[in-house]
This record gives sequence, structure tokens and C-alpha cells, in this order.
Amino acid sequence: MKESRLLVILGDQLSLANPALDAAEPSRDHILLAEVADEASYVPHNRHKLVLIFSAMRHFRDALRKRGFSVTYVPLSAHVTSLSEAMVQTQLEIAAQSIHACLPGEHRVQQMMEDWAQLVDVPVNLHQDTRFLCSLDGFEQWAQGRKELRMEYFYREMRKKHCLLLDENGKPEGGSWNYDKENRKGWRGQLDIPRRPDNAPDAITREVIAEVLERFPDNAGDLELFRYAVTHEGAQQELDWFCEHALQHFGRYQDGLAEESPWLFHSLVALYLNIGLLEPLAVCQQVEAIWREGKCELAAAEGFIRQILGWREYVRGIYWRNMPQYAQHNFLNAKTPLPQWFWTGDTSMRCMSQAIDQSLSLGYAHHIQRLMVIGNFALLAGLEVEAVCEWYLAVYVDAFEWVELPNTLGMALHADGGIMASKPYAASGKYIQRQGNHCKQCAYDPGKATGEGACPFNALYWRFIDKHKETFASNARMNLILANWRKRDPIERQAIVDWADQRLPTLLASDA
Ligand code: FAD
Ligand code: DLZ
Ligand code: SF4
Repeated sequence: MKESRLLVILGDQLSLANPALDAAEPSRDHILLAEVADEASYVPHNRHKLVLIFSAMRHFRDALRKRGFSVTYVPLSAHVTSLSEAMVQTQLEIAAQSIHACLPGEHRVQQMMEDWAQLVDVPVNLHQDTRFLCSLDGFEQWAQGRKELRMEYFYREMRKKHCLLLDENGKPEGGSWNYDKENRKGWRGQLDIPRRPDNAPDAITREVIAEVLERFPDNAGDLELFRYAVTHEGAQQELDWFCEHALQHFGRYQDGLAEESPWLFHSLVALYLNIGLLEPLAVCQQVEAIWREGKCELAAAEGFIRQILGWREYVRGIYWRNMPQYAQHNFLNAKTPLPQWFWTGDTSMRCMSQAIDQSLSLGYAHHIQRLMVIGNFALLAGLEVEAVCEWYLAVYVDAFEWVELPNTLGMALHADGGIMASKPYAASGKYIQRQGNHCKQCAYDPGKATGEGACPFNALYWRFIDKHKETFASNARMNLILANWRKRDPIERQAIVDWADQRLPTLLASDA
């Protein structure tokens, strides 16, 4: 007789490719999924994220039961505190001979799971997470001996390893690895933005919505707007819709900022990939196939594949390579408290209010809003790193620490001193004006740096450069900008810095 096993599946591991399900057999194995208080509240999660995860967990439970598995499902209403408690309780009931789980996506949860062996008297097997395209050992091998870990070189290796967008000689299709230069067009309403499909929530999701509304009355998230998919089939339909209606314009307007739409031509696949409803290789292969059929430009397919095959895998590698110290970095000594309006969107800066409003109401903002609008403001204003990271982890529906932390602390706030990015992603209002159409609706003028009505991003940008000029003096990529600043008349420089210092307190208080 084969030994019986308890297979524990976490809320962001809802995939049949979960290594805990390898060789799983309904006649022998018992599965546990648990909605628990600790995971639901370690940050004030956006209610969209709570509904997405709990509804997707319940749908996965039903899919597993359909395959004949016996599943213990602990609902939130059972008031179980932690995953450990759920595991121990279930083990007491079923007395399995071993316990299996896939390693989690967060250091915090990994530490908890490493203690499981002390809580039960049977072997606990924590399996490497195979749902990524680069193993952590593989990332370490790539990183070993390199002075700098640049995403571009990692990405090229990944293209070769996974045979994506290569010609018959193994060279990059089109002759270039990266078409980023073609992907930076500003948004001026050039095209009709396709309307996303309106997936009405099913009975399970409606039930979860009611529970989440009752249990989390103060969290962000307008659940009237909940339209995310909660099954593998639904997520695949979302991807198919993107491939048919948006992919062709994704590349060109990837960095665009639009008044008219929260999503523009973005895919939303992060939220599905990150909880196991889509698999990264299949997504990249589908997009490559669309290009090979001549239905989108190479720059669009390459730009999209680079995000998943390159950035997504790279940030995960950076996270695990540097945790737990990574979370403590504050290279630029940023300490200003997070403004209260990060939780309301109540600011007169149009680009910020739009990005924050949709982040709170939908749990979604696209990359340029996260990086060059909200993140840029946080960087320039010197907002406290830990508080900003917690905000990002709380508000986005796709936020899990392995991906949120390197992006926020490293890429947006440059708090890791350059592990993620060789220079800070700091920009003035001119960048935001060039990339989109918010400034036309704004009370401020992006052409002015000082005086009433001047765009705050401008003076804050130069204040940032001035404040950190010594820190960045040896950074070759900052030479030009520092030289431009030094070239300006000292009186003008002082006036800009003074204006920023004078404006900042009002800006940080709710000023809408
Ligand atoms: P698309 O624009 O359609 O891009 C396609 C896919 O590429 C994404 O779905 C995602 O899987 C991947 N991708 C693109 N850029 C990145 C990146 N920098 N890191 C990892 N994957 C990437 N992504 C998350 O998944 N969770 C987060 O919590 C998160 N926090 C972020 C915080 C900040 C400050 C910044 C600058 C970026 C963050 N990102 C995060 C990365 C990126 O912004 C989101 O993946 C993307 O906006 C999700 O929307 P989408 O699926 O429509 O992406
Ligand atoms: C994010 C999340 C939430 C909100 N709730 C649960 C839960 O109740 N049960 C569960 O198994 N997982 C949940 N998760 C996902 C875990 O927090 C996740 O596994 C870690 O964030 C590691 O990535
Ligand atoms: Fe943002 Fe400045 Fe443009 Fe207003 S003027 S939308 S604050 S960049």
C-alpha cells in the first residue's frame, strides 16, 4: 500500500503544475486549501485581491474535487489564524504519512513553512517552485561572478534557453534582441482603446464578494467593478482577448499614460500568472505564435515576451538572492511619511490622482503609472521606503512580495543602491507630459518649474538631483544630468530648490 500524503496548496499556487501535485493520486492523496486570517491581513489587501484569491481558490477546490481528489477547504468563516494551524488541524484529522507543499513566493511564509517539520511527526517536503522559467539555482549560476546583474543579459540567456523569438540559426528574430526604442510612444488618443470584456461574477465569486465586504469594510477596492477571471479557462480567455485586441498596440504604447483608460493596451496577465491561473512559458509561446502568424509586429511580441521572460524572472531572482536584507535597504535615506492621500487619491496632481484612484478602486495600474508616476513622486519626495513598499503590496491585485519588493524598493525608489537598476528612475513633469494626456486636465503647468501653478514634479526633480549630487557623482549614467544642473545659474538653482522645499509640505498634506 502506498503511503498517504497531505498536499498543501497556497492561495497563489493554484496550478496543476504545482510541484506538490506531481504524481498526485486521488486514491492516496488528500489536498488542503485554507483561507486564513494571517494571510488575509498581513497588509490591508485591496478587496479585489482578496476576492480574486478566495474565489480562485474555491474554483480550484472544485476542479480538484472533479478530478476525484478529497479536499479539505478551510473557509475564512472558520476563523483559522494561520496556514500552519490549518495544516496541523488537517493532519490531526487525516493522519497522512507525509506532507508536501511547494515553496512559497515570500520569505515571510517560507520561514513559517520551514517550522512545519517541528509541528507534526511525519516528514514535511517543501518542493522547489517549478512554476517559473528560471530556477533559483539557475539564477544564481547566471549571477555568479558578475559585477552587475543587468536584466538585458539575463533576458538574452532566457531567450536562448527557451527558444523564444529565435531564427533557424539561433539568432534573435529581426536581428536585434530588444526593440524597446520602438516601444516608447506617448499617448495622444491616436486609436480607439478596445473595451475589455465584461465578465460578470458567477455565484461563487458573488458569495466571496459578500463575505469580503462584510469582513473587510475599510479596505480599498470597489467590488461593484470586480471583473477579473477566477479560473484557468477564464484567465486563458483574458489572454486570448488581449492577443486579439490589444497586443498589436501593446509595444508602441506600453509607456503611454491615458486619461481615457486604466488599462490602455496592457494585458493584466500578471494577476493570473502570479496565482497560477496562467503559465509563463505558454503565455510567451502564444504571443510568439501570434507574431509568426503575422498578426502583430515583432516589437510588440518581443516587448511583451521580454516583460515575462526577462523582467518577471529577473525580479524573482533578485528577491530571493537578496532576502531578507533586501527589505531593509534605504540607500537614499528616504524618511518622509506617506501622505494620507495615497489612500484616497485626494491630490490636485492629475497624473497622481488618476493613478492612485484606479489603484484603489480596481487594484490595478500599469507599469508606467506604478514606476514613473506614483513611484517617481515617492522617489522625488523622499517618501519612507517601508511605507511605500507596504502600500504597493496592499493595493495591487497582482502584488506578492517576491515581485513587488524589487520593483518598488529597487526599481522605483532606488533604495537598494543600484542592485536592480543602474540609475534612479527619476523624471520631471516633462516626461509625464510627453507620455500622455493628463497634463491637459491638470491644474498645473508642466512647462513651469517654479511659481504658482508650476508642475510639482519639475522642482522636485531638480531638488532630488541637487540633494543626491554627491551620491551619484561616480555614476556614469548620471553624468549628463548632473552636468546640466551644475551648468545652470546658481541663483536659478537655489530658487528651484527653495520652491520645491516650500511647496512640498502643502503637497504632502491633502491639497486637492
Ligand atoms: P503588462 O504591461 O501587460 O506586462 C506583461 C507582463 O509582464 C506582466 O503581466 C508581468 O507579468 C510582466 N512584467 C512586466 N514588467 C514587470 C516587472 N517589472 N516585474 C515583474 N513582472 C513584470 N508586478 C507584479 O506582478 N506584481 C507587483 O506587485 C508589482 N509591483 C510593481 C511595483 C512597482 C513600483 C513597479 C514599477 C512595477 C511593479 N510590477 C509588479 C511590475 C509591473 O508593473 C506589473 O507586472 C504590470 O503593471 C502588471 O500589469 P499587466 O499584467 O497588465 O502587465
Ligand atoms: C495573498 C493571500 C491571501 C490574501 N490569502 C491567502 C489565504 O487565505 N490562504 C493562502 O493559502 N494564501 C493566501 N494568500 C497568498 C499567500 O499570502 C501567499 O502564498 C504568499 O503571499 C506567498 O506568496
Ligand atoms: Fe502631473 Fe505635472 Fe502633468 Fe499635472 S502637470 S498631470 S502634476 S506631470
